[in-house]
Amino acid sequence: MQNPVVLLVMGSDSDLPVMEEAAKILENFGVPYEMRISSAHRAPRKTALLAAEARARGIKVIIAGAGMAAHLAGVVAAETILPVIGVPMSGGALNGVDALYATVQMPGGIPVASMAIGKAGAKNAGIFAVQILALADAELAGRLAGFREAMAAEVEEKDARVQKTREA
Ligand code: RP5
Repeated sequence: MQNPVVLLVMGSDSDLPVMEEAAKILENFGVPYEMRISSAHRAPRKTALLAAEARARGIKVIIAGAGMAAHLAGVVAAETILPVIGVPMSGGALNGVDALYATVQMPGGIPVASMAIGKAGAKNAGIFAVQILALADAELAGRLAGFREAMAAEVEEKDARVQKTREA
């Protein structure tokens, strides 16, 4: 994508099915993003460089998803002053609780905005990135308001459907 403003980075291609949820949100809102694979442990220098150079390339928000001892979001946050959103992957022996703790338990000074484990977290990471960008983009803010209204309308439809079945 041309002139990406969100960097979506993940520890492995095995994280892709989850991180696609964030990508889908960014696409729906028309936010240009760049998707990269890099690992805090397997490719530490590449990861550090990617994070350190992001701001100068025009990136405004970074979403980092990783599993197991998920240090990716923290390592990325250490290398940049851009806001970093972390997504802990499910799976592994501890089913994502390991990744959640590794992502959320940052020492004071280097924050990571940790989302929930798995697909819901990835989806919310996308929305949260849009919310940050919308602070300086009225059109994007309008789209966010529309997104909320559509969700509420969906709940109304579901409620009406349930009421109908109960009446029958
Ligand atoms: C982490 O290790 C990745 O983010 C991934 O969630 C996990 C397993 O990676 P693979 O062995 O599937 O490449 O670094």
